Amino acid sequence: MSGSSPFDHAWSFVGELGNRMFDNHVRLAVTGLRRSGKTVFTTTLVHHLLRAHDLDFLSAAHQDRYLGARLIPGEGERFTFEAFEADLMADPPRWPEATDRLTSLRLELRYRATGFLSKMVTPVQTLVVDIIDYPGEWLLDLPLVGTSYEQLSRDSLALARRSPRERISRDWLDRIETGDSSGMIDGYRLYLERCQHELGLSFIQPGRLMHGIDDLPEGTTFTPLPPGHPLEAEMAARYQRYVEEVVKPFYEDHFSRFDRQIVLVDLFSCLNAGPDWFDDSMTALSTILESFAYGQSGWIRRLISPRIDKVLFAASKADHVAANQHPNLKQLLELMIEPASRRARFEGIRQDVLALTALRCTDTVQTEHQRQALSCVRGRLKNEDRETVLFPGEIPPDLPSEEDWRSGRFRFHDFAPRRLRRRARGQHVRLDQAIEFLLGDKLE
Ligand SMILES: Nc1nc2c(ncn2[C@@H]2O[C@H](COP(=O)(O)OP(=O)(O)OP(=O)(O)O)[C@@H](O)[C@H]2O)c(=O)[nH]1
Ligand SMILES: [Mg+2]
Repeated sequence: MSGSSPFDHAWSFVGELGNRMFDNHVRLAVTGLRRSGKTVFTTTLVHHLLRAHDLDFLSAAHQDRYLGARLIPGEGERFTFEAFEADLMADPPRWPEATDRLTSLRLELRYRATGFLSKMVTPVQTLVVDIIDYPGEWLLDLPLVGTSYEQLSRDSLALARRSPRERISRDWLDRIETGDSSGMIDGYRLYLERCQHELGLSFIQPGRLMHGIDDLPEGTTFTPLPPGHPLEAEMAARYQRYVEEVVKPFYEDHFSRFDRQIVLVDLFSCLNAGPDWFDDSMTALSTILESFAYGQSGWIRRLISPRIDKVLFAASKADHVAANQHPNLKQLLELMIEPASRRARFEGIRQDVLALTALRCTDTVQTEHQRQALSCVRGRLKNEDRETVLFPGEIPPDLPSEEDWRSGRFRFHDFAPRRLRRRARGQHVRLDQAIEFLLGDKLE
């Protein structure tokens, strides 16, 4: 500190207090496609923050400055943390039900600051954190803001007539020919639902017609139609309302207020599903990333002034494979998001990628097979009642090759939850590193 004058001290004091006054509220958004692990992540994140427990990689905890947290009343529909936590702590524990709407939770974190003067003035600081869980599918709708109804119809119909969607689009396409307005809309929704549930696809636009439809305002559901169809004008008007009353308000009312974002990606289901599905997930991911590439999309800037300055991409459920596979898991996710993330980085958003486990349900164990050491996992498979040791397979360090797909080597299993306990350590993997990236600087 050589050369620092009393004036410097006073100046940094003023700056520090200013920051404390205006910078003590962070909105941390948690998203990811369906079943990517948002609810479990949010639950164990809050569980560990509340108890200030097992967070060694969080600097404030490591330096003994993080004191804990409490839940305080927040805004909007609440994330029912208590119920989700109780399910994971029950005997036997239960995974949460699927969720399809935006919910949030407000926490007040207590910590001791690092700054010399603020330590003297207010020894214990508070940081208010809103954690917002919302379906990643909603981000797939951003490009619709710049897409005309004619264009959307052209693209959607062309996609529906190609493999693999052609297998299930017949009923909807028939209804367009012969049905009435509500029959067509229902047919379209059913088709989208089957794209997701039967074909296991991720890139499903419009995302909000799938997730959170119960909350949609009157007259905002629609179906794409071929040009010249008698109901074209009606559907085009409905589509416009969908964009104006559903898509834009999400960006204006919610997205524009997020400060930090974590995007969870379940690479295991992408790999299990096969090459076409893997490509489809990559398209979905890069579309999601467009929401963070502010300058590129242009639309976002015109619509709102976004403030997200850090995004973390996390390969979730890393406990599906042995610990020695985690570096590959991280690398594969990096490769999947690389093209789009280059643009987002350009916009000045800090990014990081990691492989994490919100609730560890397996242990890595070494076994021997034909005199070769094999890294296996021990855990209880979903719907089985005993623990087994199995070789879960390996994660390729690169985008999968033809040979990888041909060999049918990706068959990852889902596990039953292990009971979340109050004082046990090692129930997560790198959850603390995620918190350090997302909130660490706010706890200084
Ligand atoms: N082994 C393991 N499985 C996990 C973990 N997190 C989530 N899962 C599995 O992933 C499933 C989905 O997790 P959720 O947290 O409900 O996922 P979500 O993104 O909230 O899903 P939706 O609400 O349907 O969008 C769970 O039922 C578990 O099978 C984890 O940390 N470890
Ligand atoms: Mg959920």
